[in-house]
Amino acid sequence: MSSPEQWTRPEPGAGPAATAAEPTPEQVIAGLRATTEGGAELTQLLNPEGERLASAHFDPYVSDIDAEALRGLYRDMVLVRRADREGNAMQRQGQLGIWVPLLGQEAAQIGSGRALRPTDMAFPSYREHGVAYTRGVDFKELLGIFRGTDHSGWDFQAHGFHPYTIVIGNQVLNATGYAMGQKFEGKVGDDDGEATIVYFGDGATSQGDVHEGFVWSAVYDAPVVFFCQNNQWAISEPTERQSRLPLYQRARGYGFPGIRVDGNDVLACLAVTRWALDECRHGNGPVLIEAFTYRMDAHTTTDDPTRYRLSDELEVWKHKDPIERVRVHLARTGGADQEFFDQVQADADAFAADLRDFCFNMPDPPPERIFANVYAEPSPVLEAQQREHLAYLAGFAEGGER
Ligand SMILES: Cc1ncc(C[n+]2csc(CCOP(=O)(O)OP(=O)(O)O)c2C)c(N)n1
Repeated sequence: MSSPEQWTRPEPGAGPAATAAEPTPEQVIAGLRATTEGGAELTQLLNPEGERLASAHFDPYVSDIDAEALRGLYRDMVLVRRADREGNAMQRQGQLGIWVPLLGQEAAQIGSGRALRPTDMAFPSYREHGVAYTRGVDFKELLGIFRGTDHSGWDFQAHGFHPYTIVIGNQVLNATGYAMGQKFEGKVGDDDGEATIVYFGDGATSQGDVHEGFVWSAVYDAPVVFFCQNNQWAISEPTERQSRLPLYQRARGYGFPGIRVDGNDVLACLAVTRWALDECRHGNGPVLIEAFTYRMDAHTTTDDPTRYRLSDELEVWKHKDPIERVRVHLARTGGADQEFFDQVQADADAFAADLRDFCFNMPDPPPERIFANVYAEPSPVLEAQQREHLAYLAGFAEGGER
């Protein structure tokens, strides 16, 4: 029979004095916090100083990434960051109702997004503008969502990129179901197999939906990569309020592999995600990836992070900038010259200017667009709703009072 001592969790600091081998509760919590290091378990191929680190396991997954390919990843990140900054600015100027910044998470999103194949399916939350870009979704399509005039109306099958999901963790269930479908339809089992990836944050790991997704995908060996961007904060809640152990270790409890990657290292994110997708393609999924990163800006433009976190944390993370380390590496190894960097900056400015121009003149989408891409087959109920809605709107055109 169990005794109370066996199942009662001791108060932090209570119990026998800790020995050198046994960390104090404060040390355990400090280790979990680990916002500046990420721990020895961090998979890294390009460190913050721009040095390439060898990895017997992961190097083969990026053997094709020569200087030209790395320049491409650099360009992706610079463009996406520049567009993100423009999104913030346009919200401040009243053109968007809200913006959700990705600043600091470019490597996690570009690295993982570029690991996907066209036949794979990605399920985002609301911050994955970088992944959207890698899936060929026009950045302009994102603006309507944050202006409040449109929803994620792109053809998600054509892009392999599902609509944005604001309900925290919900997309994990959608992705799990989709991946189970890939399994049942025999689309996994060899190099050409399909896979699913789902994006969520550290805070989402506390949601029941994520737990359920983990359970179902584990027992069905569903080909899904759970890509958790641990940006250290769920609005004002730090990671240590979400978990008592590093998030990637949770996978073990469900019976599938978990790995922590440096989320600010685009090369490592690419390699680790390719590996995880490969596992899924061959029927060995699921896999949990914890991309250890940092949200360098506010949660959204409606948030003020100075209310709950100290600026020295941000200063530390600035030294781990995902773009800067690639720039340093390319410059040091002769992989790119100043002309290239200037050209990328000019391209990014032009990209942002185009977005800005579009946003200031953004047409409202056609009203029937909200009914598009809901079901695979025509739905009489939805069609009736569409007719009713269009007739309602037509009443305004006739000058009728509603
Ligand atoms: C079910 C649900 N509960 C609460 C919210 C409000 N909410 C929006 S974002 C957020 C924090 C999410 O943090 P995290 O999962 O770490 O993702 P991040 O925003 O840091 O990328 C919360 C609680 C929500 N959108 N949905």
